Parts: sequence; structure tokens; C-alpha cells
Amino acid sequence: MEKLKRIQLKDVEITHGFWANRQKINRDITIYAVRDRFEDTGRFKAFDFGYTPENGEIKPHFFWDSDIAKWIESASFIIEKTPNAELQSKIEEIINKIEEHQDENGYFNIYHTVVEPDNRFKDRSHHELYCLGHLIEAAVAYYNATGKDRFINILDKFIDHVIKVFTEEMSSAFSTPGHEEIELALYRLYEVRPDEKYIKLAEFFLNERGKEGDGVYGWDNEAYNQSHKPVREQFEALGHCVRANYLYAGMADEARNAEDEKMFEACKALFDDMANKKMYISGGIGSTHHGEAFTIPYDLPNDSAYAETCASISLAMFSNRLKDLDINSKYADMVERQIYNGIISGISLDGKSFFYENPLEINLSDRRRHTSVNHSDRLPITQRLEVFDCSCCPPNVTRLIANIGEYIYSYDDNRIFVHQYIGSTAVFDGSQIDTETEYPADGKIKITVANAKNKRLYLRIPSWCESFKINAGYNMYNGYAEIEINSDMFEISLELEIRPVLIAASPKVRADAGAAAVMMGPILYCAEGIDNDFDLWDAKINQSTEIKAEYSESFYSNTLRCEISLTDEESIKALYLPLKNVKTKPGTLKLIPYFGFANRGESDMRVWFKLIK
Ligand code: FUB
Ligand code: ZN
Repeated sequence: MEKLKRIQLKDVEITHGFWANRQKINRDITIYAVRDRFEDTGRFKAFDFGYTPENGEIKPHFFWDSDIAKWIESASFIIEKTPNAELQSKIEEIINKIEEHQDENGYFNIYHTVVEPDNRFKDRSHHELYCLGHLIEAAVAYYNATGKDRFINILDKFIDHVIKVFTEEMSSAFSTPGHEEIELALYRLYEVRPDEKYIKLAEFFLNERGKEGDGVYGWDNEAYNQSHKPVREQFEALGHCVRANYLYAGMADEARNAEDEKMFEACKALFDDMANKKMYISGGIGSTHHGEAFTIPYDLPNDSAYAETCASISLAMFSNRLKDLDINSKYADMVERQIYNGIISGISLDGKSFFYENPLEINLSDRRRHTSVNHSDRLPITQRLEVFDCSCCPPNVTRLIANIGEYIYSYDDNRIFVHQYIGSTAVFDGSQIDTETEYPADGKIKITVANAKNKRLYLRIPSWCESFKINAGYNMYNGYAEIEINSDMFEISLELEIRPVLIAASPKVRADAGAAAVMMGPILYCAEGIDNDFDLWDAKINQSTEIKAEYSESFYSNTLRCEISLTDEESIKALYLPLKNVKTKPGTLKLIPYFGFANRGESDMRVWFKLIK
């Protein structure tokens, strides 16, 4: 097992390009938009602990703490880079309230103080440990941003209480969290405060999971929250996708920390199972809303895809950990697929509204069919919302964007890895690395490394890339171009050929049989009805068609167009017609990046198109 060091947010600046633009929107708009909706819905007010069944205040939900925690984490990432007194004081206001309402014994949870105080740690589905996990991550981010450890100290008291209740007294009604998250958070905390008790607690939760008696949960089966087997024996991704991937991220942390090969093998198998059998082309995971879960291999329906934004984020988090343990570009490829597709499809281009579910097809007339027969299958919504009743995704996507710097580089004593091509400057281990690029709109990448002579540089060659040029000698090593750094100020140019390509799915994916999707570099494309005045389900792409790209400011990337074949008006009128009599006409299909769908009103949308020879 390798142990590359992950770059810290403090060591990297996003300087230009796609992600600098996204971070600006996140910093100027999204963080306030999420804050305001969380104010409107009573989530911030809940920290006053004022709710009583009689006083008419909104009843807090049992994981509102986690929504605000993710907001604090994101705001902390933001102020670490761009000091902002207003955001900092809002964060501190919440920390004060947490301190004020924390129990003597360290316990903190809004719902289980004002709604069900007698049921603490009695209901495994009630997310007390999940909320604590997110609070821990927030406290670590706040500490990294400000150097202040007060928030960590408050939670340390709560963690001591959890250690006592779960591992000493064994007085809780369950032994492991019903929604994983605290495991990875404890490792994260250990990075800034290396106290072994955090690791021991994380190990307790990982090791108890799947043991007999661990499977008690309010609904569904034991696999729903990965309690069907001990974690080292889990090789198939099952159950609720976000739970699964937060758990797997914690498992990867433990594999690294304890050099636990069995755990590592399980992590690799779980990754491969998702990447090779259970993932949409957008990176989305979770084929059904029932349990927000994985189903069976290759079951990837497009219109009813669940593909929760948080699930893509959690898979990116897991993959980002694995890339440092196993040198193979497939992990950073997965991060790339997520960050340009399944994650940012979850946020509108203006940064104010969100998708929780990310379908790969919207057919508005199909939806009318459902109402005409007075029956509605569960289909995702077609328009973004500013907040949801269950609003886990909006604060998650803002924290991911604010923290994207952590995904770019990693290193050890002799090697520097560039996993993502993002315009940035990073300083670590006495060296400095600069990436200059407009990727993914353009494949030209210039990298300068200072003070790293005699180390080796590893540049990821994305799996989608068929041709590339490097202006120096290199060897390929598991998907990375390996290059000797032979001067103190080493400059290198990489040019990845980025062009539109038709992609087919495995024939095992019945939903995409005989169809093709379009990708250009890491970006998946879709067509929307608003750009195309014909039935998208009639569009047939010729396999050898030339797809033309044109840069568009509004998407901060290319839009595409290609010639297609459509049925002519007369033939459309006949319900059935001998094939030889069907007349066709040429048309042009306009495509936009998938992440940009549903930004211009309600519209049909398609990713997969019929192919003709
Ligand atoms: O239960 C907490 C979060 O809400 C989950 O991670 C999401 O899937 C949503 O159910
Ligand atoms: Zn979510």
C-alpha cells in the first residue's frame, strides 16, 4: 500500500480557470444563498433550543445539526482563503450556541434535547453520530481557517461522552451509527489533533459494524446501512449510497492509518464494483429512490435515476483517499468524472438552486402520461430548488467546491502527483508547483515545479484521452506519465487531445442499449428541448458524424452540435409504417454540458441517443 500525502487546503490556491470561476460563485453567492434558506426554514434558529411542542416554533429535524455543520465547514474553507468577518461571526455565533446548549456530560444534539430528550442513543436511525461527524469536520475546517481550537474542544467533550456510552458502558441501544460519517470525521480530526482516542473510536465503529446484533434499523434490510457483513468482508457496494461511501472513505482512512491490507482489499473491490457495474456515465450512483440506494449491477435507468448529489460527493471523497493508497489513475479519473458531472449538475449555474436527484433523462410528455392515468411512478423533479425538506445536498456541494484544492496534488519524499488539472499554485514540502491551464475547455497544460530537482513528476493521463503530447521523455506508470524533474525550475507542457467522442455503454446496461452519449474530455453532454425544436427521442446520430465544438461563456466550457437524422413531418403522422416508407430529414442536434441542464426553465433532456450507421 502506498501512502502519498494529501495536499492541505492551506497549501494550495486556485488561481484561474473553471474552478476559480466556480469558487467565486460559491464564495459570493452560494454560501449566502444556502445560509438564507437555512435561516428561512428555521435551521439556524433551532440552535437557540427554543422549540417546545406548544410554542409554534418549527420542529427541528433530527439531522438539521448536520446541515448547519456542513455550512460552517464550507464557510470555514472560504474564510481560510478569503477572510470575511461576516461569515466568521456567523460561524462563531453558532459555536457559541453549541457551547451554551451542550450538556454537562458533553452531549449535543438539537432534536434529542428539545424533542426527544429521553431517547438519546436509543434510535439507530436518528443520526446523532452522523451529526457529530459533520460537526467534527466543521470544527477541523474552522480550526484550519482560524487557528482557534475552541470548537474542537467543545466536541472533544462530546466525543469523550460517546466513547464512554458506546465503548465502556455499552449503554446505547445500538453499537454503530445508522448513518456512517463519524468514522471519516474522526480520522480528519486526528490529522490536526493526533490523539489516539479518536482512532480507537473510529476503529470501534468500523470493527463492530456487521457483527451480529449490529443490524437493527428502522426499515429495509441490513445492507441498507452496510451492516450485513463485517467491513473487511464487504466487496460489493450495497444499500444507501451516501452511507456506503462515507463508510468506505472511513475504511480507506483506517486502511492507511493501520496499514490494514484486508481493509484495503475491501476498499479496492468496493470501488471497482461501483466504477464497473453501478455508476451512471455522469458518475451518479443510486439507481432507485427506494432507500436512495444501489440496486443490482447494470441497472441504470435514466429517467428515474436517483443519483443523489451527496452520493457523487461521497464517492469523490472515497476515491480521493484511494488515489493516495494505490497508484492507479482510475481513482483520480473517478474524482474527475464526479466533479465535472454528477456533483456540479447538483447546483445551478448561478449558484443559487440545487438538484438532490440528478436524472439522465427528462421526458415531459411521459410525465403527462403519468397524470393521465392518475398514477405517478417516482420520477425526479425537473426544476432546481433553493432548499429541500431534506437539504443535505446544498451545503455538501458548497463545501466540496470550496475544498476542491485538496483533490489536485499529492506527494511523498520522491514524487509529486498531479491528479487534477486545475489552474493553481501549491507550496508543500519545500517545493512549489504551478498549473496553468483552461482545462477542461482546452487540453493545454503548463506545469512549473520549483525546488524539486531529482524528484519525479506524475501527470495523470485521463482514461478518456486517446492522444497526448509531452515535451519531455516519460514512462507510463498505471495511468500517469512519469517524468524526471531535472532542474530547479522545471517546466513541462502537456497537451491532452480533447475532442467530442461518442460513448457506448456495456450491452449489459439495458437502458442504454444501442445508444450513444457524447463526451468531450471529462465533460458529459446532454441535449435539452429548449435548444432543439424536435422530439429528442426521434434524434438519431450517425456513428461517423462530425461533432463541432464552440466555446460558450455561459457554461464556461464548450457547447456542441452535430448533424442528425429525424423523421419527416408526414411519416411522423402515421402511427405505423413499413420501414421502407419512412422518410427522414436531416437536422442539427445542439448539446450542452450535462452539468448545465435545467437552468433555463423546464425542458426535455437526454443524454443517450439512438445511433445509426
Ligand atoms: O440522512 C442524511 C442524508 O439525507 C443522507 O445522506 C441523504 O441520502 C439524505 O437522505
Ligand atoms: Zn444529499
